[in-house]
Amino acid sequence: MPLSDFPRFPLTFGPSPVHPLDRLSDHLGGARIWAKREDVNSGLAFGGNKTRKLEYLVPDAIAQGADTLVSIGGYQSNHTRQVAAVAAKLGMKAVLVQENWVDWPDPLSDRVGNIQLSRIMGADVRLDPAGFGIGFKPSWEQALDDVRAAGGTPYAIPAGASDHRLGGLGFANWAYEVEQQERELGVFFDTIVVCSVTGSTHAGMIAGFAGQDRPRRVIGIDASAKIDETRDQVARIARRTAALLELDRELTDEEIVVVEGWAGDLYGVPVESTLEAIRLSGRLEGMIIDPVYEGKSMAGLVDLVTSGEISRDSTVLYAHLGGQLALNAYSGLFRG
Ligand code: 5PA
Repeated sequence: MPLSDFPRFPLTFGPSPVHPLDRLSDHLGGARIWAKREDVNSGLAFGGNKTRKLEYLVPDAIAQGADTLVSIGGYQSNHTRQVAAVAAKLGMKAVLVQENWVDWPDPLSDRVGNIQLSRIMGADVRLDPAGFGIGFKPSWEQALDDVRAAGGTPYAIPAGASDHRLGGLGFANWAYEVEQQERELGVFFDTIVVCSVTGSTHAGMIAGFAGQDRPRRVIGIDASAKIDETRDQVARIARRTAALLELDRELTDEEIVVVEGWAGDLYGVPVESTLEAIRLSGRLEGMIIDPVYEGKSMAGLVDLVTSGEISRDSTVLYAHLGGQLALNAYSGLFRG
């Protein structure tokens, strides 16, 4: 059925802002670059890409009579922080499994930034020593069982709200929103650059844009350093979402573009290009991006534009998906 027929619980301020990054564009000397800002999309604990996805999961949680949202991520998960905020807003509880996803030596990583906010908002935060992985984890299943055993009704939200029937809808909606904003602004973004890890942000965009008349490139930049898993997950969720929206054709492999080269060797560990991209957007645009996700996708954008892979006559939309709070857990960076 069409997206407009799926129930949506508004959690955002409305369409997220779109604006040009003129100084960055001039500096790179290639394509014109704009940003669409999910980092300022909501008043719920700084918002971000998951807040949009959750707009489509919340009606399902309410319909099922859930009283507890159960989810999972790293210590500095932006996703679980957004789940905590949404639970607070709905008057529900949140149980959050927070795993040790990142091999980065900051003694405060389980105390500051995202995790601190989740605790402030009353979530039941459970630290778990398991490492990075976007699949279903036993600790998450255990948390769901615990809620049931205590007489509660859990609603299961997988990592990044991605591998869920409705996980792609939030960013399919983003694609329609872009089309509307293009009409208002009189521009056309022929290329979209987006960070990809659990996959439904990128996948939702692909499914949403596939239903539009004018084709464009949606380039996913892998930030998980596990490119095969990211590709599989994006392809699966894009196809599932396209089917859910009853797209009248199959998605082609060419529409599903996830590229590697900027994640470094490990999820959550910035490399030199990440730090350089963070400095560039900070110094040229006053736009803050993080070392786990957006710093890596921005590094990709910078290289793709400077190498001409994204051509000079392109108009590019960079999806800023949020995530700045994690900078608190990288206190050793940018000191000199
Ligand atoms: C995240 C994800 P997807 O997971 O939908 O591919 O989005 C990647 C992404 N940018 C990009 C930011 C700021 C993100 O937070 N974060 C996860 C989290 O637990 O926070 C799901 C991994």
